Amino acid sequence: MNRLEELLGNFDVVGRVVEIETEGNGYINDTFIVSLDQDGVGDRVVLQHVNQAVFTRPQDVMSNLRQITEHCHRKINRDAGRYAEQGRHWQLTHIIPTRDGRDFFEDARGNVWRCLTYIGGARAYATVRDERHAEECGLAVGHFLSLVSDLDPARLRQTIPGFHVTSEYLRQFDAAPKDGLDPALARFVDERREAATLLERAEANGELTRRVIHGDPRINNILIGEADGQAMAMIDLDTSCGGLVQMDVGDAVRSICNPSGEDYHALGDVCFRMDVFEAFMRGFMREAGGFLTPADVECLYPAIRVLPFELGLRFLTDHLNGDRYFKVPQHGQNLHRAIGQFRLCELVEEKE
Ligand code: GN1
Ligand code: MG
Repeated sequence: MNRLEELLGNFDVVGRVVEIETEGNGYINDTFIVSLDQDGVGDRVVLQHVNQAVFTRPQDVMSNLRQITEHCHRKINRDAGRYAEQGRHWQLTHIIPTRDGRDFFEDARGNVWRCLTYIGGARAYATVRDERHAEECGLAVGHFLSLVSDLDPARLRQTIPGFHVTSEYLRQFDAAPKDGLDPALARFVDERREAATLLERAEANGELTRRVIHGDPRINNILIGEADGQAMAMIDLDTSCGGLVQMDVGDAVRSICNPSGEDYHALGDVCFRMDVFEAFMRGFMREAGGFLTPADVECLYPAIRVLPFELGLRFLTDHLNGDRYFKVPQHGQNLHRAIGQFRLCELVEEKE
């Protein structure tokens, strides 16, 4: 029995392990898809090692996940009839507890592992396929936000302190060693310091309200049904806690409207597709329009501008610090990613 199979033995799953595949899309956690066989009936579960360098309090991640999934499942069950009428199949993962009833397992080395149900018949895409896909992504983000819109953010813990607080990323950038940094990049950052904190200021003066958000709704975290092309679920809820809904819109948009992706090939490939953006917003507003205030809508553009800037800044700072946060194939990739996100930010500015 290999180590992963042995780990899985700690969770309340039945069946014989047939295959364990590595899921390689995330930059943070280690994710494995386990195929099981129970008397000829197949099942799959997700086994994950939570990155404790990033999530220093994994118990908080799991306590949030427990509350969010229970809250959403109650509403998904309540609305099952309406979904059926609409022909929709909204889902959300469930935590599979350990055999002794806990939400995660801590191995002898102190590593935290968890097991989740696998949502079958669906897949995530790294880049947008067409306008319909973009609209479905908008529906997925809007639907998730509406599910959690009546969950009190005060009940959830901040799993990464300062996550999506752009001023905090500026502070980390300022503290990083600057050897070899292209002065043009430093200038790019300096010119946007003021704009980068607009949302924080709007929150501080009471214009914007904190709600439960997803935190990481990039295109890879949106599952699309393979049979009908409909959005089915949002995955990767580790950063879901109190925040500004605008941040979710900005993060989804930056990942969906630029089909060249974060690891783009040539800088000229980085683009902001307006048709895709409009389709995304159409879907998003259909689900989220009901609970957004006029001030919320007013602050969507600043977020769509700041998210690629913020992520670019995070990549750049990580590059300067020696790639301690984001996984990279080789040194230099975080710099490459930063330049791409900054370019995307410029393209958004051109289309304000
Ligand atoms: C990380 O967790 P993952 O790999 O889906 C990051 C996001 C970034 C994203 C960029 C906890 O997402 O904030 O937008 O990389 N998540 C965390 O690809 O830092
Ligand atoms: Mg994530």
